[in-house]
Amino acid sequence: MKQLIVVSNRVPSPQKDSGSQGGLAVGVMNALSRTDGLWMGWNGVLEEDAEAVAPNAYEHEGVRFATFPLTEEEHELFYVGYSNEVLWPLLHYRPDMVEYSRDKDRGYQRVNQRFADQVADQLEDNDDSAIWVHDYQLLSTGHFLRTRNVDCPIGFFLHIPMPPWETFRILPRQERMIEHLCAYDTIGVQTETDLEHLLDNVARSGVARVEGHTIVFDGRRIDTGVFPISIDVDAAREMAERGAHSPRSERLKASLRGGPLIIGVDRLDYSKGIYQRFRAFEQLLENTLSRYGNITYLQIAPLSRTGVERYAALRHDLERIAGHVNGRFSSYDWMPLRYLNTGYDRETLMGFMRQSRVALVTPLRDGMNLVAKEYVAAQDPQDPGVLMLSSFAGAAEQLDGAMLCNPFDVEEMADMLDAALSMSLEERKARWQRLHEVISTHDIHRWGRTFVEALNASAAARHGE
Ligand code: GDG
Repeated sequence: MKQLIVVSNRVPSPQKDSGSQGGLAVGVMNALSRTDGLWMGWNGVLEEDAEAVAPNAYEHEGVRFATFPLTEEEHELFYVGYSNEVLWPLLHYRPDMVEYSRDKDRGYQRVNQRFADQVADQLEDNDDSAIWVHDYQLLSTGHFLRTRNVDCPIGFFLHIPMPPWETFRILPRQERMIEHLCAYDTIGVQTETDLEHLLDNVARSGVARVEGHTIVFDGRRIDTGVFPISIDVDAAREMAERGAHSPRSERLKASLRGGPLIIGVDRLDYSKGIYQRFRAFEQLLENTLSRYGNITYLQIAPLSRTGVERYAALRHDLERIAGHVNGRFSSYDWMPLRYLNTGYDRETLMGFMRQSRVALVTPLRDGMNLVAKEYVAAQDPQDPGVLMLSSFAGAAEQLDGAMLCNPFDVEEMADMLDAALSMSLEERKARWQRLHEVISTHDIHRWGRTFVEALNASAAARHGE
């Protein structure tokens, strides 16, 4: 393979390290920097004549980029509308939040076609390239690449969950979506559960046949597999070690006045379970106030998808409950809940994680959740903190050693938080060692390598090699 082209909705901005970039950026950049990679996608800019604008090419950290703008209408229908008001809630098991319209559907298809056109135009050598398309915004891009006669290996990785059929079939025109998925050579998902659902959805849709882990469509075979995304463990540990001694970390430590720190780090998103977590913290304070003294819970929650109404509503709810908890429990010199919409650079973030006795990673549903893995990598092996993890995060299928909780059960979360805060050093170390073993053997390099190998293998099989 001469070149690997990665296609995703957003590409990371070289100037920014703010948290708004999300997990995909962190993972893909690590994978691409080890290949002759080209990353294509939307540059985050809205322009009236976007369709006439040629992609902007540049290089950053050894990776080539080609990015292009969208029009305001494309953004509204494709990104806000179909991607984030239809697919995101549905694939996170929230059909009640789906707001479908045909306009959004058409907008999604049009923009997926435009992404495919941009990639097809960049292809240097069709025979010797491979294309790796990312995530729910671009499910149909492979299909449109094929209609442009692109014959090279094309893989797709879904970063978010795949729900079971009774949920998936709520998606209007779900057969077309499955047909479009069948344009790829390889489809990767985060967990065994997602794979089980994907194969069942394909079979039940009647669009294609399923043979083991292979989808058979129109004489073509599409391989599927589980590729749990991960992190660069060494880089995260080094950042945590440096970050823990930064002036910000020192100030944070001093401000705790000897009390334990609980941390949460999430994009502000309803799938992350932040509201339930705030309620669990309130319950913990009610149950244990005099026992722990000054507990502090630091929730870092940079704003995301501010154009989507549900996110504005969630923000409002969080502001209300954060004010309620602090109003109820703060004293003149202590505020238990520090709720921030500011993003921090990664070193600061990792340093904060290293100082925290407990991490609350309690999504209601999550593809994987990289924060869980980052927290483990950031710990001091001699005095590690405790990871409290939702059993509905993809990471829960891998992270043996975490305290698994049900984020819908606020009282259980409060009890578990109490147990985490009083856990012996011996148990903390034993749990951490199990967790660390998993993330060290299943890191980001393995994720990128195994997916690209699987893609090449499926494509070779297709060409009868
Ligand atoms: C999607 C799926 C899947 C957060 N705040 C700041 C900051 N972050 C970083 C975290 C982490 C990333 O953003 C978030 O990744 P997650 O995996 O937790 O979640 P999503 O953004 O929803 O990602 C998810 C992922 O894709 C990868 O496949 O795991 O399930 O939903 O790396 O540390 N980074 C900085 N400042 C912040 O304030 N620098």
